[in-house]
Amino acid sequence: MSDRYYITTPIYYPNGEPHLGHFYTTVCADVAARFNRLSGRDTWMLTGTDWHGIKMVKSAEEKNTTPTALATKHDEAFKAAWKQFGIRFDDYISTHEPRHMNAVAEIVNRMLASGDIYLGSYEGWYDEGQEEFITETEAKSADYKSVVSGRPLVRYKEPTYFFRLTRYVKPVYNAIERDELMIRPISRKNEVLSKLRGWDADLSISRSTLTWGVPMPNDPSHVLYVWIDALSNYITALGYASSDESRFQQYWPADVHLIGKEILWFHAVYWPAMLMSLGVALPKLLYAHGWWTAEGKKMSKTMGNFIDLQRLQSYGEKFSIDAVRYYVLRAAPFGNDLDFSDADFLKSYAELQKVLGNCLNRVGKMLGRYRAGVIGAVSQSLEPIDEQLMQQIDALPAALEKAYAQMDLQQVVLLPIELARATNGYVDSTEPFKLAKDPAKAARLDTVLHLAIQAIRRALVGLLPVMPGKAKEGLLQLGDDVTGKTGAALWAHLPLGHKIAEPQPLFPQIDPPSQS
Ligand code: ME8
Repeated sequence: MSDRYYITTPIYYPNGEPHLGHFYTTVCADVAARFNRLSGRDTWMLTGTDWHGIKMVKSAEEKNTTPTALATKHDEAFKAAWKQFGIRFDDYISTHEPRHMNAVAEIVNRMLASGDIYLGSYEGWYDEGQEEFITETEAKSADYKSVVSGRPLVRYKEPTYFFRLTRYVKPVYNAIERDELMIRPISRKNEVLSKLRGWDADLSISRSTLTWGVPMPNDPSHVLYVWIDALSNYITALGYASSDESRFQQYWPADVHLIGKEILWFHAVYWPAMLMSLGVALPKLLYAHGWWTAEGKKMSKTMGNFIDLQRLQSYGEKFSIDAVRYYVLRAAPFGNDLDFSDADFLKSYAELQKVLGNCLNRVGKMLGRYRAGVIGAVSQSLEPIDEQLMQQIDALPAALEKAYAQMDLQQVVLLPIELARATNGYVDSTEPFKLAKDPAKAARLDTVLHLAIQAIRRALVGLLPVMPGKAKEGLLQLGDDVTGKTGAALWAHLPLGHKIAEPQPLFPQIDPPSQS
């Protein structure tokens, strides 16, 4: 892996309040960014909002307001939410900002100069909720309804500029097949390849019946198709096609575009084709994660089972924001669909209490009681059980590095938790409380407590990206202030003679939430 890291989230439509789905993608990106920052890499995380297109216009009409007022209001809600949930982004882009709109106009000019844009007319189906052109075959098989929202597709017939997508179908196909542009999970890669195999259409990229968007620089009676506008954010935010491209030089190509599975086609096909037209390098990894349902059912406003951020916030107030972050990453293997349920949330909180909190507390208390909180030496003659724990302690940094590189974001939670679980097992088997009663076993007790403390410390360090507050609090209980530490300094063991602080319950006992 290189010494720099650039990760993005989709830019969300600011036509409604942020919800669990938006939170999930953003927190996953935040966790990966935090890990890379803690590993000492020069890291950049980008998120933002997608202001243009027919969806925003229609939402504004429904709410009797303007797209600008609607977007401004929700943009604030997104920013406030990310702050509440401890998300640390480096830049936030809204596609209505001049820095974006000017660069997008320049991007279109460059695509025009490449001879990749021509005037024609489009007739066909459009999914206004997804801002997506739908082929006749797809429309028919979905009964002329959106496969995402279930709303009727709309028939469009209008003059439009086309992008010569067909010119790039083969090179895009090859890049994906050879993993030059990695698409994961692998099943999603195969889906894209199979749809691409039969692809023979250019892409309509302008609307003459819409005024809300970036005007086509060559013909202002059209506005640019919202997806061309939106996808560009990943480079315009870095200053591409502006007077200062230094950040673009520094961070592009992106290491990861993190997205939900429903917007993979745009990212896997239109985006690399645009980049090829511009002569810009392709992103390295496109990860399409699964979709959340709530208590087994699709989330919808009409069903009233929408997991909004107020709900998550109320869990946060009661159990801590970090417990919510932990739960969403823990919920399913990364890439799979996920289901939100109170019962699962409580189970994951209990795991934090019983495995992590309990381990920290009991090991800390024993060191306090038997050795006045001071770490003693490890004996020369180790038992197999010690060596086994040491191996697990040693393996964690590399295992996490690998899991993060593959965006295996459930593993990044499970690996440290499994180390804490193993530490609990180690304490159960070695029985320090018995060793403490026998003065002849003093050296053995030192070894056991030493290894148990180093193990729980490593588990906490491993969890820093996921639970920045709680993990830091736990480390402080070990007398270890990790502020500003990265890489080897962060992983380094506590030295002999180090004195830990007073152990406190990290995850207090809390009554389950009342059913609302
Ligand atoms: O698609 N489960 O914006 P959007 C998991 N503006 N993730 C979910 C989810 C769910 N139930 N619902 C939403 C757009 N998401 C475009 C993107 S990018 C250049 C333009 C998450 O507001 C997931 O990341 O509809 C999904 O891809 C994204 O929100 C869609 O957000």
